[in-house]
Amino acid sequence: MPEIVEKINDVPLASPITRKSRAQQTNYGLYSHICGTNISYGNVSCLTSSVKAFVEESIALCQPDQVHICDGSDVENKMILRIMLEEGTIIPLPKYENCWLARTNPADVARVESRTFICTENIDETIPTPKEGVRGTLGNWISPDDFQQSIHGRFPGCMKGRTMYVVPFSMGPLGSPLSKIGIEITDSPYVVASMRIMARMGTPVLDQLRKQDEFIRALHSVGTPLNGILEYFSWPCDPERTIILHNPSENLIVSYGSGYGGNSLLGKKCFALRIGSTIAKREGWLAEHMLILGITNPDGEKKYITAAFPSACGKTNLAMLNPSLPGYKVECVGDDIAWMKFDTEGVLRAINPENGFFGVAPGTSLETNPIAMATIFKNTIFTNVAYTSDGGVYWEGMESSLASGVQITDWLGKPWTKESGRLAAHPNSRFCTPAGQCPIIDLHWEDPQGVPISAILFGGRRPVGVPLIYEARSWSHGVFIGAAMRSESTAAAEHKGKAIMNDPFAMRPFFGYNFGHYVKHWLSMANRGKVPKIFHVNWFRKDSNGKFVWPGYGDNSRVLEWILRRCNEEHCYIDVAIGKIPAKSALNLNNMKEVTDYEELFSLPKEFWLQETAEIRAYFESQVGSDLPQEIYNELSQLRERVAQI
Ligand code: OXD
Ligand code: MN
Repeated sequence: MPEIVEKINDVPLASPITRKSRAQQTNYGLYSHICGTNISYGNVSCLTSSVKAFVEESIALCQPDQVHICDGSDVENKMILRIMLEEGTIIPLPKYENCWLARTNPADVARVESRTFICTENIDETIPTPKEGVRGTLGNWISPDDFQQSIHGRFPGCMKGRTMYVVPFSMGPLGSPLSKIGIEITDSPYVVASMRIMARMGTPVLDQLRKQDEFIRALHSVGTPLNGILEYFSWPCDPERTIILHNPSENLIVSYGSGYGGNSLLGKKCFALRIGSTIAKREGWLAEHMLILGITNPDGEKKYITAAFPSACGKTNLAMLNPSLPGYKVECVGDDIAWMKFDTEGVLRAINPENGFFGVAPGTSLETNPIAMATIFKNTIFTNVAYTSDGGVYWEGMESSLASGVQITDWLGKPWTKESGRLAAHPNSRFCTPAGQCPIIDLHWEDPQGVPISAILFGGRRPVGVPLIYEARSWSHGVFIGAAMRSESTAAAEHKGKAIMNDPFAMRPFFGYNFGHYVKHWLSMANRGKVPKIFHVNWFRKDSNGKFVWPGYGDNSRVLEWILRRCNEEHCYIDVAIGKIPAKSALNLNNMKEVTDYEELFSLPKEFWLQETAEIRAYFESQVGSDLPQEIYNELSQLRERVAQI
């Protein structure tokens, strides 16, 4: 038996069939009941009356066999791991310390944007009205009646024979004025173990709730397939009927049918972004799909930057940058989500509401992100990566760290070699790892006040036409740049191919309310405090041979250096049609391994930009229409005029 399994063996456990009697066997339960249902673990007296009411309603609806109230302890975690091991949901990875591999049903591998809905009384609270005959792409609305019907068509009795876990969690450091609490109810042990990594979870959260009885309700079930046959017993799910519902006015999230990532770890996309953005609008702050990093220059001056890139476009890599510029240091606050609010001095401060990284594995390597590689090989749950005969993991990009003679099993459980002609790891395979383990985690990453933000970056994968970096001319121009963001699609959701898609603010799949109103809210931030400078970056420009013109990764520190200088108002730029770009001598290209051509990085092909502005206009007019503030249309017209002069 691998040592790793022995280590969790000290926790007694009943087999799945006799699991009902776990409480008696383990003495962890209090032998009490809630709604006539046995509590197998945890203490009902810890629940505030409103949490208890939510649990009771959920029991009545889902009819679980037993209830487990999570305390977040180590003992509990071992129990959950044992359950997953017994059910075949995870396998141990003895090469590392406390690491596990989950392999999902191949029909449940990514966020399902087409089944993700926001419920409001009126449709225009949720989505802008597209032009007649055009299909809206800025979110999906569901009426209150259909919301109820969707729940009642799926949830009654869906947890029969299963354990219902009650997961108290905090997004953001416990007790921070910027943090918010949620209660996720789920029937998935994988969700419990992952939420323990991704959020602050357990008894301390219940203690905090007694001081502030206010929380987001989040109900999740992997579902019961209608035909009753679980082809993949180890990963129950109901892909045919998957649905992810949000009701902002009730602070309620309901998710059914998927056990995967953003569909099931409800603190992340559902709470921190979709519901979060609606709360942020009400309360006057921003909930954004952004990494947060701190960068210190050789003089010891430190600034914090946030950056919004679409899913799987390198946020984790930038957040953990290993600068190639001597004397620079980057520290990581977060890699996916930022909650930002002005403090009483008018300084915009950000917290990372998460507690872990749920990063895309393929492409992560000692060459591309050595810091991530130094983070993820302990206390980590990997999902849908390949595994090796020496008890480790493997994915595309890890070729150079593969020991010879090692055999590989792909994410589907089949033997794999480089000649197999298929991917070893699913392109959206992930690591779920505690943020605190990151060797460059910022000293202030859990500061309840947040860190002060000096610059906001937007960016995406743009193979043609878009320069390495440009700075917005003003706040409203910057908001326009965010609204006009476009990027090649990636594997993080169900989209196929490499089409250039509009992904405004990298939030297209995550808006909790009408995008036009969201832009208005962004514009209004300028009246609330000192707004940071806004930049657009593109690491992915290619030359006519299809080769990247910028090496990226550690060399992105050269771009950050210029940003820092601009934050100090240095005159190191030139004005061009689309904004400010580094003056030729201002971007530090010294000692680069590859020769890099300034012209190739910064040329502005007139034809491209004429077409780009026309496409942005077509997008705004067909998708957002009159919901988009006039200020943004004005910015577009001014850009078009400047481009005409190129
Ligand atoms: C993510 C995503 O999982 O953006 O972070 O899809
Ligand atoms: Mn993301």
